[in-house]
This record gives sequence, structure tokens and C-alpha cells, in this order.
Amino acid sequence: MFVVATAGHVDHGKSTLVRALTGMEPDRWAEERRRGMTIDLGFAWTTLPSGGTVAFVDVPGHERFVPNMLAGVGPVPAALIVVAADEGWMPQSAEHLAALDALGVAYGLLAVTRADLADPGPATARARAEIAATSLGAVPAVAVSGLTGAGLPELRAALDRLAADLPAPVLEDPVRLWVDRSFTVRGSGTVVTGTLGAGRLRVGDELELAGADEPVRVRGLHSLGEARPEAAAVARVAVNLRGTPRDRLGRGDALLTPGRFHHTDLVDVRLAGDPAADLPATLTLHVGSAAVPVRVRPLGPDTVRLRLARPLPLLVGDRALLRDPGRHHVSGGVRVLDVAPPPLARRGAAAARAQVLAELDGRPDLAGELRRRRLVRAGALIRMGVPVPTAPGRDRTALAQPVAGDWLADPAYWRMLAGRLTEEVARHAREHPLEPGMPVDALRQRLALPDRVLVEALVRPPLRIHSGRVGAASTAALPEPVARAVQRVRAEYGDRPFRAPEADRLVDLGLGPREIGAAVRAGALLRLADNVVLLPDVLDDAVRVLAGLPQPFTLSAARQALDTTRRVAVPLLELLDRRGATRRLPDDARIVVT
Ligand SMILES: Nc1nc2c(ncn2[C@@H]2O[C@H](COP(=O)(O)OP(=O)(O)O)[C@@H](O)[C@H]2O)c(=O)[nH]1
Ligand SMILES: [Mg+2]
Repeated sequence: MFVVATAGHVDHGKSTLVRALTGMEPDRWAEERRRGMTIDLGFAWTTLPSGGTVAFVDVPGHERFVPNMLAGVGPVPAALIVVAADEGWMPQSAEHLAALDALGVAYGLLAVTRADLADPGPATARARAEIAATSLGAVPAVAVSGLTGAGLPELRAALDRLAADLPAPVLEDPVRLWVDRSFTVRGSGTVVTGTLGAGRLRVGDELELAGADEPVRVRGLHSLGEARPEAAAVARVAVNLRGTPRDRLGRGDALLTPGRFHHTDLVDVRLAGDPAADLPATLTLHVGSAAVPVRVRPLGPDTVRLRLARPLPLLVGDRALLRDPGRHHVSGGVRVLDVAPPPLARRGAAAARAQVLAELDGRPDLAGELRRRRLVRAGALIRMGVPVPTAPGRDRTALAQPVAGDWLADPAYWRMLAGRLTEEVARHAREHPLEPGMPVDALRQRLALPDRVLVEALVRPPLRIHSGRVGAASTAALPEPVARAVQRVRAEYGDRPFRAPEADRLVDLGLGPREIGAAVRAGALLRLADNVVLLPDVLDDAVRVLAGLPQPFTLSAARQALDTTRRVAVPLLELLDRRGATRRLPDDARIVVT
């Protein structure tokens, strides 16, 4: 199926043409038929000579209903521009064309209607010239009459050729179905309709609805008036939602593949065309079927920041349109550059940001996002519309390889962090010589990292993580018998930590000078003197015990408090003196340095 939206001035014959092509009535409301004027969007479809189906979104041409028109064309990539032969180019011909151009619509056809009333030549020439200057470029033109049926076969053939030109939809993409209508069907509940531009929908699918806490579930699907178990893009679809009250959603809402979109109320965008320096401070942003008031903050010559009155599921690269509702004026198109831009708090931040934005073109770019964001979760990038190849394999670049969890990092920044971590650990060791390393959380704060797993991933030998601290390695390299002997020391002395094994016990354990040397180098034992060793992590405890004594304290008081012997106490206090934890006074008493 392909979907095409009509466009053109009121009374130029859009609805008549859709009716003539499809045999269906696009004006759905009694009021529309009574007034002979389209007010809201209409929907009709027909089979083309090739056997394919074309579905029309018929839009109102009256200037009062331009917002409805925009909701119709927003999600549709092709346009049927209608101009009356007898009236020619008119204000809403121009405004509709400006809207299509702003949205970057690149596929279209010109139908010059009411050709039975006037020579279609002049209207055709003018319209083709106007259209050629837009994103649509040169389009085929067909003169038709909705009254006599002249030109309709040619128009059908032209529609077939247009359908063949359209790019194939990406069926693997997530669903973002902009709702253009919602209503209640007795016995079924809430039904919404929209143009499915990418992806697939199935009965039973769970979808996300902005503002709803719980996913909504697809209870039924219709396309072209028939119930179906599945609909694949491109398609007009009607979705029956289970358990979702009608007042929960309407035009401008979007049904989404869960977890795949970032809802944002702050975007940085590039203005298309020649941007007006006098852009009003408040405008309406039209994207998909949504229309949201925005505050405009100029940044660069053609870039602005938009603050949306309500969040929308926007992606990098989205096309949207700014309109001044007061002046009935399409201010221009925008291309979304960033859906999660940084705050502009510091002085000069706006100018710096303008420079960054000058480099962006709205094409999602993994390397660039990593350079700018330095650290970001893969899931967050995907939700912004930046593809991250997740399957391990050939197309998974090194950039898409998480450094930890699902965190991606800019390679240069990550190398810088690894260097800073080493420095911080070394500095901490100098400042806290008695601690067995720097706490992981202190490092996380020092390096301003958002997640502990990042600290853990940055730790490389000879550093290691031990009981929540990052320090130098490690008993891991000890020869088996030495490691076993150290284990025995732990088991025997763990509960009287300031007692050292006697010399003959060390011999029994197989800890000769060489073995002790290895264990000390690995940080598994602490040597106080020849043949006097303690477990390495007892120094902090010793200081804590000594700090509990009346200050200053004597060697004998320390020995008793630590429940140890002179053989240990003397070199232990000397070590603490050297490390600056205690200080020896002239009378040989000591104090704990705080
Ligand atoms: N003679 C003639 N009248 C037409 C033709 N197309 C539309 N009309 C008439 O023009 C008026 C406006 O048509 P309509 O389809 O409602 O215009 P829309 O506002 O563009 O949808 C109606 O009275 C139609 O009957 C045509 O090809 N020939
Ligand atoms: Mg109409």
C-alpha cells in the first residue's frame, strides 16, 4: 500500500478527485457534506492498475483548518497537489506547498482539476514552477476533471509510477504511529487511526503511550476496512486498544514500540531555508500529527533551541515545521539535531553550543554522539534515533562495544579516564598510606562517573579491586605454597591481629625469608622487622585502637591495648610513625595524628 495526502486551496476539487478515484466519500461529517467543505481529515483508498493500493489522506484546504491539514501530511511521505484550472495558484496552494517543503516531502504529483471549466495550461505552468522550487522538485502533472472523469486514467497511471518511486519502508524499525483520529466503537472500545510509516503491528502487541504508566495492548487491527492479524508499513491502520479509555489519547499522541523512543521537551534544531532573524519567541511545532506550542531560543545563524509545552517522542533527524498560528504563516521547516541537548547554564554556553550545532546535519552519527556525550548508554542513544549495532559481529564497530554494562564511551575520553584513575589511586595511596586502596565510590565521584561499573571497568593491572577499594595488586601471583601459608596465618591470627607468628611457627608454615619477601611484595603480608609479620590490613585497626587511648600514650599502654608483645609493638609503632599516623614525642610517649 502507499499513502498519499492531498494538498491545495479550498474548493479546488481535492475531495471530488478522491471521490472520483476511489468511489468513497472522504468528507465524513454531516457538517462537511452540508457545507460542501472538508474540515477534518478524510480517508479513502482504491486499487491501482498495477494491482497495488493507494490510500488517500484528504485534507481541508481552508486556511482555518491548516492545523488539521498538517496533522494529515505530517506522517505521509507523498503528496497529491491539487490546483483548479479555473482559479490557479491561490494562498493555501502556497501555504500547503510551503508546509510540504518544510517537512521535506520529496514525492508528489500535480493534478490540475476542473479542467472542464478552463484551460489547464496556465495553472499547470505556474504550479509546476512553484513546486519545482521545493523539496518536491519537478513533478509530473495531469489535467483532470472530477466532473467528466477526463484524465483519471492518466492520473491512476501516474499514481502507480509514483508508488514505484517511493523508498521501501523499513520493517525492522520501531513503530511510531502518530494518531490522527480516535473514536469509540460500541463493544470494542477505543480505536485510533494513523499512517504506519515503518515497522509492523500485530494483534496482541504491547505499545507505549506517552503519559500512560502501563503499556497499551493491541486488541484488534484494521487496514482498508478489514480486520487483520498484522499490518506492515506502509499502511493506513485502525488500532483497537484494550482497556484504554477514549479520553486518554487523541490526535497528536503516538503509539510506540516500548523503550525505543526518548520523550523530550527540549530539542536543538536547524531551520531550513533562509531563517528569519525575526522568528517569534513562541510558535507552534508541527511534527507527525502533533501540534505543540514551543518557545524559541536562537543559538546560531540557522539553529535554535525549542522548549516544547509537552514532551514528544522525537528522534535525531526528524523533520518538523514551525508555524505562527496568529499570522497563519508557515515559518519554516526544522530538522532535529539533538533530542537530549545539554543545559546552557554557564556564560558563553549558548555560543559554544551554536558552534557544536553548526557541525551537525541531523544525520545520526554514533562517533559524533560519543565525542560530544563522552559516556552514554547504548539504549539511550537508540532512543534518540542513533543506531547502535548491538549484535556482536562484523558490523559491530569498536565504538559500539560497551566499555561496561551498556555504556558506550568516546575512546579518547575513556583513555583519559583510565589515566586519571591511576593518578587518583596513586594520590590516594600517598595521602592515606594506611588504607588498602581507594574506595570505588570515592573514585566514581572524583572522576564524575555516573555508574560504579565504569570505575570497575577502568581498573587494570597492576591495580585491582579488593573489598570495594582500588589498590595495587595482589596475592593472585603468589606461588601456591606461599598463598596457602598466608591463608593459614589468616586463619590462625585473624582474631588476634596484632600477634605475629613466632620464628619457629614461620618455619613450620614454610615461610622462610624468600617466601615472606614474595608475600610482602604481593601485599599479602606486612613485614615489621625480620621475622615479624602481620596481616596487611591491620594498620587502620591499630590506629583506631591507639586513638581510643588517653593521649599521649606509652609503649606499654599501646602494647596492652593492642594485646600484643614488645616484639610487635615496637616496630609497629615505628612504622606508624613513618607513615605519619602516630608521632613520637620527646619523652618517648606517642600521640595519634588526626
Ligand atoms: N466542473 C467541475 N467542478 C468540480 C470539479 N472538481 C470539483 N468541482 C466542484 O468544486 C467544488 C469544490 O470541490 P471539492 O472537491 O469540495 O474541493 P476541495 O475543497 O478541494 O476538497 C464542488 O462544488 C465540486 O463539485 C471538476 O473537475 N469540474
Ligand atoms: Mg475537500
